[in-house]
Amino acid sequence: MPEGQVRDLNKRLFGHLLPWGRRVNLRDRTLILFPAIDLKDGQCVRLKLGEMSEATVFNDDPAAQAAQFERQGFKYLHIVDLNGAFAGKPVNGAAVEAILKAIKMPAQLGGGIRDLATIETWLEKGIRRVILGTVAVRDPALVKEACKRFPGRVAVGIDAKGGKVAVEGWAETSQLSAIDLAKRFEDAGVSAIIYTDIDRDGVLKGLNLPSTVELARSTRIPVIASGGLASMADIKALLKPEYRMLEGAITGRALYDGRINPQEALALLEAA
Ligand code: AMZ
Repeated sequence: MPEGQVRDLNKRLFGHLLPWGRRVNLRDRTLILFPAIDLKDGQCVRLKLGEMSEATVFNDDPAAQAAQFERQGFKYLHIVDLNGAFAGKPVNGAAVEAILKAIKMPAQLGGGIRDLATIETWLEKGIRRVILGTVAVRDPALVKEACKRFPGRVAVGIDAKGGKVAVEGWAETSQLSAIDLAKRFEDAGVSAIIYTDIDRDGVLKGLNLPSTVELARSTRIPVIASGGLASMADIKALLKPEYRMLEGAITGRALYDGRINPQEALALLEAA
């Protein structure tokens, strides 16, 4: 049997026991709670179900908001350029750069990143990893090329509505299932999949952990849960053994609303 196949078989059979098994590593690691900054017209907003007309402005100074998250103890920031996701190119670049100047923690950025030049520009400007959504559906070869050029610095955003992947600011739904899309990138070097349940995003319905875990079980790529995180109960649920394979979760509205207390949430995850 060729060496690669033996390694693959070993991983499948003993992945939960051996040091290279992702599940072992992830279970041992502190889950990452990513505070979200979604940018619309230079302001820090939350949408409901991805609708631009349903925006609540939470801060008109995204850099100050990012610095506050860092002071609260968060370790990794999640940024979305919402106008960019609709336009297919960066729109809130100035706000993103202001955020980068205001924080030391790493940040991931998605929304309108659709070509290698834009990926390279953001990585050079200090974004730790880019999140590719629409282009992962339209041009998977570009995602694979980006992973080769920028190892560890490319994540894929899979946003699903009724199980099907949505693109272009969620204005369009494809025929592709989240799991089929994830499978395209197995072994491509994607550092994480951020899985958003659109029907829960911004409406505090609770994370869709069963679907997120189903996706996580279908791939070796670490998966981050997003959409609907509503309370400390969601954070506690992440710690249940059946969900511990996830890399972390994104929190938006619940954090801005004060339903999540940052210190309490981070302490709970660190103690686990
Ligand atoms: O809320 C929305 N309508 C929305 C949103 N939050 N539309 C896209 N996005 C995010 C995705 C992903 O992080 O969750 O934008 C990023 C994908 O952008 P693009 O341009 O690569 O499809």
